[in-house]
Amino acid sequence: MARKMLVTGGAGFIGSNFVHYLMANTDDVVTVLDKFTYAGNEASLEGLPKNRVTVVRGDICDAPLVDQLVADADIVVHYAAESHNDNSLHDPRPFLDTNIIGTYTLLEAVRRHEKRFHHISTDEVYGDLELDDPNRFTEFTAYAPSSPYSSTKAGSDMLVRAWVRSFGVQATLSNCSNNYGPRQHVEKFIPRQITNILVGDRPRLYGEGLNVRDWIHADDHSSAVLRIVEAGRIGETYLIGADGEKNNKAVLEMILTRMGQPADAYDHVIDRPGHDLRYAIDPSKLRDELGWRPAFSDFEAGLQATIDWYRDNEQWWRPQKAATEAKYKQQGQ
Ligand code: NAD
Ligand code: TDX
Repeated sequence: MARKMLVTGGAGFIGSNFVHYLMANTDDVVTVLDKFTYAGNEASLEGLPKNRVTVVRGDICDAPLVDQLVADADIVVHYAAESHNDNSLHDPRPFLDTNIIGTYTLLEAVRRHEKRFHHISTDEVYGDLELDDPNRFTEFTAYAPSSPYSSTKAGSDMLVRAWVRSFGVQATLSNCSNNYGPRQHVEKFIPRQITNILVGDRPRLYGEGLNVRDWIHADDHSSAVLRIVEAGRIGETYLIGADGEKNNKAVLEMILTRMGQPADAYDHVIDRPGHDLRYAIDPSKLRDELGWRPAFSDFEAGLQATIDWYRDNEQWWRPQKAATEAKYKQQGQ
């Protein structure tokens, strides 16, 4: 029997890649629950089999709707969130509503209906590392979130853990590093720079660009989540990463070079307040316990495929580009 998956935030970047991944690699049927905020995009779900994917436009804070959809599912995979740090610094409230109250609303429904739940979270809950720190984040690292975004994700993780312990909810959690790949909103670092170059504008680097992010392809995130959903131990947290540490300046220079521009053809702009210096994931638990391995070991090849995707899919990103840049301009970024 095909499993019935409820995927929240399935019209966003990582959620839509997960739905595509499920279609290609399982017999599952999927219901997407998505509010279609500025970050949700119907075009991200185009071409998927209509007999296997149903899209519901709605809010994860809407308890009666969530109750009905959870009752009908076997497994809930929870991606929906306000996800952009810069937005959280200018208007934190939606982050509290969706990331905290939305997660609480889902937890109460899976508790009532005794459904399996997987919570998608981020490495940002652990704060940041010094550039020369030999340690990476593990499942034992203390929580120390820096931004309104990461603090609400940390809060949502704590809610899930409490619902497991106090109410016996059958949940697992994963905290992943920075994703790249197709269908990522143009507000985020890699798509912003690629599309700036495509429209003839200069890329924008925050500060000196020495901040390090640990890049993983969105498909590798999806394969890890599916592995945890199928074989993870209830109540456990798994860190997802693919040994992809690079500083922003190096990534930007790679993008420029690959797009035929001089490597220094970018502008430095004011830094993000409270900007985390370095994220780095130790994925040993996921590898050793669940045998997971990433498929994308060559970052430059994955980056080239991502550049090609944005070049070939201008109709997907063009409608959001001007408004996104207008917002950044107001912020001096
Ligand atoms: P995204 O902003 O691209 O997509 C979020 C989706 O959630 C959108 O489709 C949006 O419409 C939907 N949504 C927002 N509020 C909603 C609400 N109240 N009800 C229903 N739907 C709502 O985000 P993303 O980058 O795909 O991130 C997805 C998840 O992965 C988030 O939980 C994020 O914290 C986590 N994560 C992201 C990264 C990354 O690198 N982007 C890394 C680790 C973890
Ligand atoms: O124009 C830019 N210039 C720049 O230098 C932008 C948009 C970003 N940056 C820098 C800031 C970060 O150091 O690039 C890095 C990556 O920035 P984002 O794409 O905004 O990602 P980040 O803040 O690292 O958070 C991402 O990874 C963890 C996701 O957006 C989160 O949802 C996830 O939890």
